Amino acid sequence: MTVNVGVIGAGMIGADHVRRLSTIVSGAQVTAVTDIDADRAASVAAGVGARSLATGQEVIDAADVDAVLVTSWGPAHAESVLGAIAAGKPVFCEKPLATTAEDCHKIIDAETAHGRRLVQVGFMRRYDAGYRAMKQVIDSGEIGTPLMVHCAHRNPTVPERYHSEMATHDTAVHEIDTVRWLLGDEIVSAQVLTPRRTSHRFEHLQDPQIMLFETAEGARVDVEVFVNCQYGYDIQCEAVGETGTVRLPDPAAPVVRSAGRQSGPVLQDWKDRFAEAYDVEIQEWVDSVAAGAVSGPSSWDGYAAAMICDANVEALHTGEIVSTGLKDRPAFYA
Ligand code: NAD
Ligand code: NAI
Ligand code: ISE
Repeated sequence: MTVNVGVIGAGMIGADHVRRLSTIVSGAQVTAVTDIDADRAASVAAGVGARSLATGQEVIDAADVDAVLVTSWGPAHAESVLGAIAAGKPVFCEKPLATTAEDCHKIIDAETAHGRRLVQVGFMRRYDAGYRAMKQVIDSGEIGTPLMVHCAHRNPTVPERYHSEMATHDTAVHEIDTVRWLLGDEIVSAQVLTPRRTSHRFEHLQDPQIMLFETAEGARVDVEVFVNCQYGYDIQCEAVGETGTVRLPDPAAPVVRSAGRQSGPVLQDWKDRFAEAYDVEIQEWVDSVAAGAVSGPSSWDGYAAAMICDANVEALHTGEIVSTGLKDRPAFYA
């Protein structure tokens, strides 16, 4: 079966996923594309022989769309996801699932009322080979009970429109999801420390930030977010257990020895760093749609991430340790 995919949002990652669905992933084709910028939708659709439609609702309703991919900007996600659920169509939504916990909850209610899972959220690190290998080590018990996780998320620069809260909502949200998944544990509180600011930033931005999370089982997690580090896109993660540690491998690259120095490249862009993870993620989504059983990061994971992000932003503004207020995972999302 070929899964016909309709795409809502033809920006940077939307266009990249369209390319991926058309040239890398098997068992899928893009049949319809929309964007509030109609020219952009037309150009991306034409590149793969798809139709460009005027609105997200038209994409959702189209007879030649079996499943929907939402890659518009965050505030537009909830409307498209709710529309797809109302139409009974599987929907892959890039992070964030929605920009408020309240909207995430509406999605959970709609999906639960529908009676089976339709939604997958774009937390692609769960599909990265290095993180998957780390999880296998943790789950095997080889390093004992995990006690601490140290993370760093560094981007070379960010544009002026990136503000201090985005360090949580746009950036650390990946670590928030990854750590919950790696440890199989829930984050119960958040605190943010604000070091001296780098001079390589726009005036309004607090950069870097150090985020401290505590899990229900008592593990401690620190996340350094530094989005103007200048030197590259650098993702680090180390879990420390009672009897050992496990560290995320850096992407494989040749080591060069020359002129008395040993060196290697540092990637510059998230698209390159997680390219293979996106490929695996979208292939597994297409396969699950074809099999009629959507899996992967769920609406509950999107909701949990939103609640933890809200607590973290409050912690940034108040300097306090803030409880995330998360209740138990419903049986529907077990
Ligand atoms: P972008 O701004 O390049 O693209 C967004 C596109 O959506 C634009 O073309 C815009 O015109 C369109 N759009 C906005 N609202 C729309 C609507 N209501 N209907 C149709 N189209 C609409 O942004 P981007 O960098 O591609 O990011 C898109 C999403 O992907 C964001 O949610 C972002 O957080 C997420 N993202 C995730 C990762 C990741 O690593 N998983 C990386 C980058 C972006
Ligand atoms: P972008 O700004 O390049 O693209 C967004 C597109 O959505 C734009 O073309 C815009 O015109 C369109 N758009 C906005 N509102 C719309 C609407 N209501 N209907 C239709 N189209 C609409 O943004 P980018 O970087 O592609 O990010 C898109 C989403 O992907 C974001 O949610 C972002 O967080 C997520 N993302 C995820 C990444 C990941 O690693 N998983 C990486 C980059 C982005
Ligand atoms: C972007 O939206 C992403 O999701 C990237 O993965 C992340 O590294 C970057 O900081 C975000 O802006």
